Amino acid sequence: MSNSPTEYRFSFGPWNIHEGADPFGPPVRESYSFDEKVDFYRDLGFLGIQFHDDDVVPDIDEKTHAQLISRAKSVKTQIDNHGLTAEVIAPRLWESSLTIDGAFTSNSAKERQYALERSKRCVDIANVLECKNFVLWLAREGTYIRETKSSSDAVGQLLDAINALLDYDPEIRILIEPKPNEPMDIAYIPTIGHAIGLAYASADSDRVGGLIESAHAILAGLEPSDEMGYALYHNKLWSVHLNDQNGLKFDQDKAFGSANLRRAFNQVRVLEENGYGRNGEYIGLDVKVMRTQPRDISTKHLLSSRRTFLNLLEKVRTLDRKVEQEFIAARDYEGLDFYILEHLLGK
Ligand code: XUL
Ligand code: MN
Repeated sequence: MSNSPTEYRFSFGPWNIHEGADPFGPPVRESYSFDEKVDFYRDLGFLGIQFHDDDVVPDIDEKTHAQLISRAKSVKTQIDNHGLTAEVIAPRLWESSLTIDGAFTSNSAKERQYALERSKRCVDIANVLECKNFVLWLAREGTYIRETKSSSDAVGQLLDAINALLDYDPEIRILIEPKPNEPMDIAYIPTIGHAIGLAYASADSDRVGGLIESAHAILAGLEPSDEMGYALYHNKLWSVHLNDQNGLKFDQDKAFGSANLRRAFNQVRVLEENGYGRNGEYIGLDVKVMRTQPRDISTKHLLSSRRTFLNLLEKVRTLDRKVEQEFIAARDYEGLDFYILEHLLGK
């Protein structure tokens, strides 16, 4: 590994600029079109786009294969013209009337088949975009009540789907994005440990890894930086969705560091210290702007999350490791605690 500092590249998804609807109220801001969103990226300091299949090809289920490829090609030209890269692409498997009971773990064989076909179409789009990173957020793979499905059969169904996708394309890499709940009461793959278990059980474990979202780890009652460390040890942290979360409630996707700056510091630290980014991994954000934000300034959460990452990176790089080691050697963890706080406060 070279000693020169990593120059991090950042990504976000078009859904991170949004209209402010929540389960209790309608949109409060007029939409920006896809083309307008693409225009924003570079000015905000971002080079990578996180896609869902239907961000690229709207109304994907109504499109023929030829229409799908043709639309994907025009998006590829558009992002090339902006000097942008498709970092990841994910099939949006949770909105169709055919995935109400789950996608790969639906109780209906016909619906499971739909989920696989839709995912293969997403791989076809990935190929046009020259994107090797296929994200699976397993949104509806879980239960509202335990009695409806077999948790053990579900693992086999998920593995069958993963293996079928690995077989469909010899180069695609699958990044599982775990989340413990929402929309389901309880999800089958709640943590990165579960995801990595699936990876090792798959037909080509080198091509199955993970994407860790800070808020999802927090919702599982876990420390995101330790979850990241676990995946990094296995060389399976291939993307992140940095954001923040204030306690155990709905998935908030707050700006990075806005609920707990020290927890954010430790995420930046574990990434930096383990060479994250040196194989082309992006610092992905998955952040939602507050519902109260006026439309013309509804991208500030992206700017500020990126700045917070860079500010914390400076804190990681300027931490005096010798002082830290002295505290550790003396087992003076109270002293170290206060030293870290003062460092973060710029004292
Ligand atoms: C949901 C979530 C998704 C994934 C991409 O909580 O984080 O937006 O990041 O499908
Ligand atoms: Mn996410």
